[in-house]
Amino acid sequence: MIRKTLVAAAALMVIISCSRHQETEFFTGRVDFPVEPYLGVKEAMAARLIPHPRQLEWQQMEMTAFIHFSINTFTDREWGTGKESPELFNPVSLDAEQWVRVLSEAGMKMIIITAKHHDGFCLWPTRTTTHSVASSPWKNGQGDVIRELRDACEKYGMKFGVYLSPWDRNAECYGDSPEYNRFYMEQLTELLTWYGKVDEVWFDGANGEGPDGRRQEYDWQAYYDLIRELQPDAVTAIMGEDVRWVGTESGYGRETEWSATVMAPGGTPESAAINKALGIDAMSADLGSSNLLSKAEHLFWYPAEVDVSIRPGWFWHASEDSLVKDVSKLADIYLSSVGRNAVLLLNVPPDNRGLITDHDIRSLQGLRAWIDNLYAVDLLNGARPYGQGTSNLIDNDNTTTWSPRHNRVASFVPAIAATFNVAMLQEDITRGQRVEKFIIEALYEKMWDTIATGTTIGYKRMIRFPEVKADEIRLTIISSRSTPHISTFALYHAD
Ligand code: FUL
Repeated sequence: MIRKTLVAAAALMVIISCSRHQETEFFTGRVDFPVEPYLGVKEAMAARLIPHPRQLEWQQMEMTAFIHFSINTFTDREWGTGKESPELFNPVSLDAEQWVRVLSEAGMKMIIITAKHHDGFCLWPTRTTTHSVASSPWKNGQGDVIRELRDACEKYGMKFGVYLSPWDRNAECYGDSPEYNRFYMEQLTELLTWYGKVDEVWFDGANGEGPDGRRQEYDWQAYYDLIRELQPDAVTAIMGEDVRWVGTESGYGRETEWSATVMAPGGTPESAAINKALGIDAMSADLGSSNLLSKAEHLFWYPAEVDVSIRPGWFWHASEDSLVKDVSKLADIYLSSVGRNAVLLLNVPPDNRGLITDHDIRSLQGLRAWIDNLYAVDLLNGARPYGQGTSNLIDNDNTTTWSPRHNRVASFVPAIAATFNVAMLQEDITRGQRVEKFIIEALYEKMWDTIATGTTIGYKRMIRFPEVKADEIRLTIISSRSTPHISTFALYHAD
């Protein structure tokens, strides 16, 4: 009884001090909860968990591209065996500038390339193995795909990332854990020191058996430490610590997507133990609700990345040229990834000439035109919230951010009378992710109608609905962890 009273008193003090420091104290990347706090204390702390600057910069890119290109491009396979001859690799018309131009024009802000896929073939002349471009006929063994792509990225102001598969079906030392970890870190070191700035390191989760059946234990912590030392601003993804796999490869993220999540990042045994105790993994439907918060001891800023291929496979196959996703599918994916608080990582695999095909280019151009058209006119056009509750609105920068404190209702009059079918909301995540539930209503011919409801917002939330015309629009934040900070509310018309 005494213990409970003490805990309650301590919790009350934390609540008081939390609210006092509410807008000034933030936790970057991770917050550890005090022992046995009330849920209210945890929620107040969760509201002030913010991204690391490198995670914020990553999130703001919104659209990034994947390039799967390797020996599989020449063998018509998705997973190579590791026994393929490097002689097969000969992309005679390879033009990395074409890749970057096409992807840049599509709106992509970064390109991540498979420097090594599971088959172990290296796209750069590594010193660690002969299983690389150096043993191929391409440019008489003098070529370096990573160098060509890096230079092209530099030229077009594109960020650059590498995928280095931990699973390696060619390396003889795979399965001899310390030996392979050294080998893998040498490969990482080459990629992170020979080519200038690297913005993302993508660690795949696949972990197959070694040649003699032994299982490889990856030294994740050593990999992370090496990256922090060599490329401190690079985000590490998937089995990495900064960017979380959304849990599908379909292009569709969760409608409720918490970047502030109880899921412990990365592949270390410590993280695995935390996630096991909570009964969650990357595919769980719920990774951040208050119900989970009540059980958790830590909360992490670990935002979602949606990886999906523009084709059925990750690698180019001639038979899939006719199966490239069309504009309406890509637009739907955009709304379901970027529009669901995630970064889109769209895979566009070059063919065996070393070029992105016209089929893919057509779809990418269509996507870009659709996006430009979507954002062309904001029907609210910076309209200030007014009416019910405005006395409680706090303008933070007097332009777009507003923070309804008590009465969380704000009304807007569309600047242009036109129909719309997409709403976009953004939270100022530099002050945390807070909104748990919202509703958007429209007044037309003196009748209020609910046009959209949603849960989380985060960096960006977009909702599509049947076309609406309105004299007035009302946004109500129904529940939120602490004062919400809405940085954008916009209405658009999508084709
Ligand atoms: C998966 C891999 O096994 C696929 O081949 C592909 O690289 C995809 C992005 O990740 O885990």
